Amino acid sequence: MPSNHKVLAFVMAGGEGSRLHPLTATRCKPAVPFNGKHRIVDFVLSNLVNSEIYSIYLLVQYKSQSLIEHIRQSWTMTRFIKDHFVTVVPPQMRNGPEWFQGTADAVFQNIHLIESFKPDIVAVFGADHIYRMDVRQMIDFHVKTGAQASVATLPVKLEQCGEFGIVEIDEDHRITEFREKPESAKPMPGSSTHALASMGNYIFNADVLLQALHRMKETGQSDFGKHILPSMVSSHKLVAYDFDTNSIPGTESYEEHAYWRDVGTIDSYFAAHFDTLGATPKFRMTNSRWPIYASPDQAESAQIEHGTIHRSVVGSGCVVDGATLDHAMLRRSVLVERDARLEHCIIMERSRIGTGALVRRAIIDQDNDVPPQERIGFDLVQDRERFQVTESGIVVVPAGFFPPRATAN
Ligand code: ADQ
Repeated sequence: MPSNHKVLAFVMAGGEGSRLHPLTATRCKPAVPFNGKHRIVDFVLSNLVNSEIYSIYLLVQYKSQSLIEHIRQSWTMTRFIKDHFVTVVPPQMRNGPEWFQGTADAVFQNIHLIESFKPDIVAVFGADHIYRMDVRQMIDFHVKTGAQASVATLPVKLEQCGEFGIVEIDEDHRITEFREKPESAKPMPGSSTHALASMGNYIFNADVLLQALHRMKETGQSDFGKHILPSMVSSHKLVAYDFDTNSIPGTESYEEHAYWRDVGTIDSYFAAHFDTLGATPKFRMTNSRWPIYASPDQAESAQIEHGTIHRSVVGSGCVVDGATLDHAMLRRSVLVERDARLEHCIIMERSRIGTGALVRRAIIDQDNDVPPQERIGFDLVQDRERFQVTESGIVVVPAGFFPPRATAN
């Protein structure tokens, strides 16, 4: 247990993820697949569990069915150890006929969970990011500085400040200003190009959080970034934890230090995948000293008949038969037929890429049977008529767009 404090974690997994559409057409953002066999939510949950924080409520809202299934299959903690749980909490309208109105309201609607668990510290973490973080180090810093609430922070470019909560700090890391997604921001100390942004991960003394939630509700507010944190700046000791100081075992020898990506848009989601490839990736999926846990995999090993494969991930149960893969991510049970060519692609579960098909800079969501000789990612004008294409030209084929072909018997 971190610093001998009793810690309860809330993972905010209710985000709709509208900017990840159509990947979020049937699933919420934390349930969106990532890399060969993970989901986005696995990163925060692994960080908490690796930090010996085992009491975790996952607050869900939109399209949560596949997230709930994933948690049931992959995150069941042993029932014989007290206070070890990852429990999904849907809106239950305990306080009236309304869904969670925002992140803080989601916790407020479940305030009884804090009251009955009686933690010293409550960790409130987002579920939408790719990173490794030892949460114990943030809690140690929180305790050492005598903070009542702490916000994990990192530098972002000034032009990105409209996407984040931006903080200003004094020389003792105390937050003197917190503004949610401001139009402009002052550079952080020691930089002319960057401001200090909130990562959406907070540590609260439990009593302070309870008081703040009750006060918030009286004023009809609902959100940590918009309401609770800005209102605490003048009344509480609010401290910025510098993510750059967080150290993870097993990452000393390469470039992963301080890697953190908000994968809230198709472009950032797509780019983060390719950060995991290569001999010296920006983010290494494998680290036995800080594993990112994924769902248990019953599928057979991948089978490669022959082909040309460069810097790619081939998930279990895949079959590649005489195809060319270059920066391709194949999730579970993907079939790539003869003479198909995949370049900078993410191909999700149970999809098939037909003979001679060419796919470039595309995400093919699950259960697509891409016909032989199909072209995706070559003529974007034509692709735009059928699919969503981002401004930077990434094509997204929604789940089940190409129905199964009739197979010869
Ligand atoms: P955003 O990510 O834009 O900014 P938000 O959409 O509220 O804020 O999502 C925060 C987290 O809460 C996500 O993990 C999301 O899935 C979840 N969530 C959203 N609405 C929810 C609800 N009603 N119930 C349960 N969970 C919900 C936030 C902060 C910024 C910070 C960025 C960092 O507000 O200050 O800079 O995260 O990415």
